[in-house]
Amino acid sequence: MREKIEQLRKKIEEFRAETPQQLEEFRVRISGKKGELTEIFEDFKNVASEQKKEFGKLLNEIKNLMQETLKSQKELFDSLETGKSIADKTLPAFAGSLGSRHPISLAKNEILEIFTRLGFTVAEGPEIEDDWHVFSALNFPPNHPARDMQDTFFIEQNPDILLRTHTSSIQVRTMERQKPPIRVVCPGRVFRNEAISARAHCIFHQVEGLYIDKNVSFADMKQTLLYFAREMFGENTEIRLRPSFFPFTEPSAEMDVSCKICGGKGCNICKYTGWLEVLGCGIVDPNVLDACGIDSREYTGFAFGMGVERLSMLKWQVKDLRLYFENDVRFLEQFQSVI
Ligand code: 2NL
Repeated sequence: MREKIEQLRKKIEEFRAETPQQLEEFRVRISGKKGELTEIFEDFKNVASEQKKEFGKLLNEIKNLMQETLKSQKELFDSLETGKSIADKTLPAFAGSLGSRHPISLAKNEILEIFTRLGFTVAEGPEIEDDWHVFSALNFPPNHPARDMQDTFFIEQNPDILLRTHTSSIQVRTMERQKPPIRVVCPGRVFRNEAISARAHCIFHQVEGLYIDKNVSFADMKQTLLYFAREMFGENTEIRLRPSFFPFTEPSAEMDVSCKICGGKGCNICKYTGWLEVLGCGIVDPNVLDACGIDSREYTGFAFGMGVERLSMLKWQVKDLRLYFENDVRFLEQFQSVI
């Protein structure tokens, strides 16, 4: 009897119905009127009374096992039928968590998109540059502080080779290669020998732009940059230009946009001025055009440059630059909705 019970237990444990019919046949074969389990229950009547307790327990176990088996396999078939399956192998697995774009990329892409809508093309260039493309062609005097070891990373073996400190070198290469009209925006990483703080890093990102043609004016620059500011920061944005100085432009200006947090009334983001500085710009110095093989008597142009980290911080009110380099997912995940 013990052996019969164990054999039956094994049979039930191993049984897998492939169809509801098979399950029903199995039920009849085991617990039907003449089923194997029913027969063992019949035999139980003849078991000696001192063994009844032990066999009774075994039989109860196997009866429960049978009931469980029938129930669970029936549930499986029922669920397949109604479609809300627990075993539907065609259902997708757990959704993998989606990444998000880095807020520097988001800002850079948006800047480039705005200018490409105006007919600018995008150009890139090398991060390791030579003195000509970073300084000399851009009208930097020989003793300009930017050429100092303190400010620029030079390659030790050769002081002519350095890490670019601005992406203007891409525009220089474009002018050397291409005849006007030129409309180009140049994104990229730039390098400056600076201490890392909440506001500065030795590696950061720039987008610069250049427009050269006959009769390009300061007014063209103003209108282009106003369009950019309104696309980037909202249609009610105002701009103002303050006089400034760069070696490669004359006249030069810095552009502020009206603070969109307070609408110009003054808040701690704009330090109660109502304005935020976003970029530098100017009319390309004739010396630069001539150095790059473009006749400055025939052509004029404007150029501008902006820090992508700074624009990204202004757009999403990020207070500390270091967040951009720490790769803390709690920060990065917040940009999931921005695309
Ligand atoms: C700033 C200022 C500026 C330019 C960049 C430029 C490039 C060429 C010729 C003339 Cl090839 N100018 N670029 C002009 C004015 C300002 O950047 O503060 N950038 C973060």
